[in-house]
This record gives sequence, C-alpha cells and structure tokens, in this order.
Amino acid sequence: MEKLFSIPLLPADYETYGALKTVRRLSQMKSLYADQEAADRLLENGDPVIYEVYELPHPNDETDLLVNITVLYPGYVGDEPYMTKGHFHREPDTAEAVIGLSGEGELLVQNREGELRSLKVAAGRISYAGGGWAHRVVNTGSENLVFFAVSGANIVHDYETAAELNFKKRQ
Ligand code: S6P
Ligand code: ZN
Repeated sequence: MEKLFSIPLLPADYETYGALKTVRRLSQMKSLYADQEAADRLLENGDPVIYEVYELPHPNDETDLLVNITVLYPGYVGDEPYMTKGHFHREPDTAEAVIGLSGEGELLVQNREGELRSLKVAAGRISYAGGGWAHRVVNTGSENLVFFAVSGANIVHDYETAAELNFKKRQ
C-alpha cells in the first residue's frame, strides 16, 4: 500500500485495502481474567472472539504511524467485561491516542510503578496515554466498541510487563 491514502475509517474499508486482521480469542488471553472458573465454563462451549485488530499493510518504517482499528466485542468473563490484552510500548516508549468510533468503554492505563487510572472511550472522543503508561481498552457497554489507535510505528509491544501488573491496583 502506498504511503499516501485517504480511506474511510471503518473495518470493512480497511479490509478492502488489504488490512491484516488479527483475531484474539479467550483462550489466547485467559490468564488475564480474574475469574478463571468463569473462563473455563465459557471455553467448554467454544472459544469466543474477544476482539479483532485491523492493521493497514504499508511498511512500518520507524518514521511511520500505526493506525489500527480494533473491534472489541461486548461480553463478560464472570463479572469482568471483555478487554484487550494491554501493553506497554518500549524502544521507544512513546504515546498512543485512542479515538472512539462507536460504542463505549474505558481506557485503563497503568505505569510501571503500578499507578492505575481510567479514561473514558466513546464515539468522537480522544483518549491519550503518554509514554510510560500501559494501555488496555475495556468494553463496558452492550454494543461493539470500535476504536482507532495511533502510535509511532517504531514501538515494540511489551505485553509481559503489562500482564504482570494486569491493570490491578497494588495491594
Ligand atoms: C497498537 C494499538 C492497538 C492494539 C489493539 C489490541 O499499538 O494499541 O491497535 O494493538 O487495540 O490491543 P493489544 O493490547 O492486544 O495489542
Ligand atoms: Zn499501544
């Protein structure tokens, strides 16, 4: 894909332009949920899709931007709503902006010291997490939560540190 484009900000249009689609199912992130028995019960009846990420196929040189759309489905594991895995950025630890396209939820952010904050995600609203803040989106509504996320394409996703903290308040 040429690095000059103007396309609709919709998953279907991203697919038309050859987006890479990553499907995240419960079995791939089960350990992140607090209620493991509830997760096991759900998995007995299949492996629900929690979210899908659409990434445009232009080469990600370090001067580019990642401009992904995520569709986060509504649902619960026990009493915990469906959520993304969540990650820190490293090399370099740069910011990310999340812009809601439809639905509603929250952007949980947590720094490496464990401080936890929550920012609203909704259509027409931008939520910004500066460097040093791991970010996870949670669908607190009853519809699909569709959001656009933009960050530098030079980041490395650090899922491990975010999973250790897991967006929980320190005891
Ligand atoms: C990438 C950006 C989003 C997420 C997506 C899924 O930097 O933050 O595209 O990748 O929302 O979240 P996660 O935590 O599974 O990558
Ligand atoms: Zn990110």
